[in-house]
Amino acid sequence: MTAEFVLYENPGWGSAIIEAQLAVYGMPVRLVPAGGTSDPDAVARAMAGVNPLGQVPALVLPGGAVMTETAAMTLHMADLARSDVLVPGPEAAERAAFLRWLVFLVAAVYPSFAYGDVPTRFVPEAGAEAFQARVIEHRKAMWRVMEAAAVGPWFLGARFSAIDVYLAVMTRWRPGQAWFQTETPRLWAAGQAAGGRAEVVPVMARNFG
Ligand SMILES: N[C@@H](CCC(=O)N[C@@H](CS)C(=O)NCC(=O)O)C(=O)O
Repeated sequence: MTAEFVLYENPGWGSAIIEAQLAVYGMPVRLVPAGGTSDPDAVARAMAGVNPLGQVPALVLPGGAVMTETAAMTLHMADLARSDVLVPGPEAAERAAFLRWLVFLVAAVYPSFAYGDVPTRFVPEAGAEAFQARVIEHRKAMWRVMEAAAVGPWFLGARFSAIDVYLAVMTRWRPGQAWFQTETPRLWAAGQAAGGRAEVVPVMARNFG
C-alpha cells in the first residue's frame, strides 16, 4: 500500500509521457529506475514483478494498484485529477479526435518501437537489419498520417492536450528530431510547444538532458 504515485521509468523512455502529465496536474510522484537504457532484456527482468510484459512505464497508484499502458494511465489520471486540461471531456468538440489519435499513438505507432528496437525478437538475425529498416519506414508513414490530421498550433487545434505531451516525447525518438522538423512540422511544433510549458520543462530536461 502506498500513498503516492510510483513511476517505473527510464530517462527518455515512454515513462516521460506519464511523468510530464503528472507534472501538469501537480501530482507528486516517486520515480523508480527500471533497469538501464541499453539492454531491453535487462529492463524486462527488472520490471518482471511489476509488468509481466517487462515494459516501461508502469505506474503504481496511490492505494497500490499497478497500471501499465500509457493511454490507460492518461485517461485515469485525468479522472483522478478531475481535470480536462489534458483530456477533453465527453462534451468537448475535440473529444472524438482526441480518443482517435491517442489510440492511434499507442496501438499503431508505439508498437513499432517494440518491433524495431530489438528486431531479433521477431525475425532471425540474418533478416533483422532489413526488418528494422522497413519498420522505421512504416513508422514514418504513420507519422505522416498524423501530420495530415494535425490542426495547429496544438495537435487538436486551439487547445493543448495529452496528444501534445506524447509528441513532445516521441519526436525525440527515431526517425529523429531532424526528420520531424522537416517532414512533420506541425507535429514537431506541437511537441516543442508542449515541452516548453513551464510544468513540463523540468521533466524534459531530466529525461533528455
Ligand atoms: N503500450 C505500451 C508500450 C510501452 C513500451 O513499448 N515501452 C518501451 C519503452 S519506451 C519498452 O519498455 N520497451 C522494452 C520492451 O518492449 O521490452 C504503453 O503505451 O505504455
